[in-house]
Amino acid sequence: MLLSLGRKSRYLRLILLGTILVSVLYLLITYEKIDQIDSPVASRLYHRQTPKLVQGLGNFEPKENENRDGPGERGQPHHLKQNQQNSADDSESEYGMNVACSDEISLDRSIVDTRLKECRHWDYPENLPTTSVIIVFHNEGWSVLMRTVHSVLNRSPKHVLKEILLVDDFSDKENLKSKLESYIEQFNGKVRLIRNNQREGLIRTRSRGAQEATGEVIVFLDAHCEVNTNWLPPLLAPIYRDPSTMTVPIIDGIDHKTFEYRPVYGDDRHYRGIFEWGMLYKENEVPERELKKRKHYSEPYKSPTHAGGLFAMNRKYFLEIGAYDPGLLVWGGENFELSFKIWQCGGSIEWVPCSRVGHVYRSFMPYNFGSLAKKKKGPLITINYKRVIETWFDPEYKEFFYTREPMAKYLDMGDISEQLALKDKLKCKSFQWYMDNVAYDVLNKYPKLPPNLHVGELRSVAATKCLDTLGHAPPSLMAVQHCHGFGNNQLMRLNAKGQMGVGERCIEADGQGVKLAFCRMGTVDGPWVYDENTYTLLHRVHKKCMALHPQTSNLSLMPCDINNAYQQWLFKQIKPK
Ligand code: LR7
Ligand code: MN
Repeated sequence: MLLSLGRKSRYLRLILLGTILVSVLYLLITYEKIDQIDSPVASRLYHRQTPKLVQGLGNFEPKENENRDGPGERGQPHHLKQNQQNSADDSESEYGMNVACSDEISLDRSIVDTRLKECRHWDYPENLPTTSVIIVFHNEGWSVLMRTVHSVLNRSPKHVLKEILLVDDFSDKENLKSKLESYIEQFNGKVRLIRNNQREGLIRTRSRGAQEATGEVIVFLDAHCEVNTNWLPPLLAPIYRDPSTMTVPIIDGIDHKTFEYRPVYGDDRHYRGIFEWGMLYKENEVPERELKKRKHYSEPYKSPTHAGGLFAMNRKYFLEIGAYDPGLLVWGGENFELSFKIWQCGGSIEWVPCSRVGHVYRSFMPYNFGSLAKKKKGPLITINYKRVIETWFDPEYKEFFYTREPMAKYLDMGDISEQLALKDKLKCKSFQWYMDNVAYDVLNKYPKLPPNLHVGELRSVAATKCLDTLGHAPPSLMAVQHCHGFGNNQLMRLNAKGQMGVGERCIEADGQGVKLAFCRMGTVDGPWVYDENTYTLLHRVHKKCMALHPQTSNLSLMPCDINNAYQQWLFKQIKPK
């Protein structure tokens, strides 16, 4: 009896030992496999740990902020003294933001935690992919740039943040030269600096940053940001699960005058990026259908596009899909290019409510496009849009863009054959697929556009002056000005359904006069009828015609009189000069 028990327990011990050995071996082998994965697509075969909502604080949540005191702490606005007004004004005209104010605020200042309450209770996988945060900059204010760096160092898990890569796009400010190099030495290699030897623009500079980065994931930030509490793990978790996901933080606002940190939307609702047909970026409430796919309110949700500046991606995936189209110059449109490419070629975009990053919205663009602008004839941003829509839109949708941007037809966008070849190689889906499955809310807001019947400047026969918005924002009165032939504020369009507009705005009229107005959301029609024989513009609802006052030059609606030259208008086609 005793003997057999002893033998039994020896057997049991052997079995136990065997089991342990086998499991350790298995773990080792699978761990190897995960490490060896090269293609983002292949790695999807592995089931990976997902975030979990827990009772207590989440695993990466920091301890409560100590009570720091000083200018701008807790994200409060900081006001300079009266006698500093001059330096404030100077820095605003130099940088588009009050760098003098920023200079007085600690680089390590505290901000408000703007996240949903639930966000503090997520556990994320511990072994998230290593990350390079890439910050491209051109002549940014020192303290603003360095506060971006400090906030990333202060608020990212150390074992995940591999490096911060600063990419200087040919700045010429003195304090961004050797002073910057010696300043970052204190970070012992964690902050790396590379420089362009000519101005490349932010788009190409970012692609270069991605090439040079050493982390598995790359996160792009503008050079005037402050990341919020525990911003990084929620951005990385979806990429860890599926490397063809792009993740986007929710962008808070940092006031360009006072550096107050505040949420852009003062509510707990979810928004996502869409666009209208002139390729203006918009944000709109997320459709129920999308929200319902998730279990918890603070979970990520899918979005058709993103604002451009702040996002995370698997580095190899970003390079596999060609990074940014290298033909896009300096600024604009690259957010759409990357978004369409990701979605149509098999990836996805998720916005992440629990990751928040503040961004300084400047009052104006403080830099010019340098010699890069001279390389192209015409407006660079519209040329970028044209490349993007010619590559990614189906023919029907391309027409909507040209209806909104009639001058774009004449612009030289360069060669896009490589982009089309890439689209072919990656077997990307059609734009219609994207509209049906991803951006299905766009057509409700911005319906298909009826073709334009007339495009050009609208000349008064009596006064040979042209209708002009004067660059005012709606609602405002329209006026007439000397016809300059450049389009812009004088480029009118009248579509087949009677909508007359300039760019994305509409022209309406009532007893007070002729006005520039916001087009009614979701509509593409309007009240105007142009008679090509009499040159009159009839307002169908008021049953009156658009008239110019002979003395005051005010515009108004008058009882129609086809023989009155002050009621006669000519659409004159314009081409880029
Ligand atoms: O030639 C340049 N070279 C650069 O390196 C011009 C700019 N830059 C740097 C610049 O220093 C900054 O760090 O590039 C970064 C972005 O430039 P900004 O801050 O002037 O751009 P923006 O914030 O006005 O514009 C938005 O749209 C751009 C379109 O190309 C980029 O995608 C920006 O990253 C983007 N910013 C955001 O999405 C932040 C949220 C704004 C919103 C909505
Ligand atoms: Mn910016």
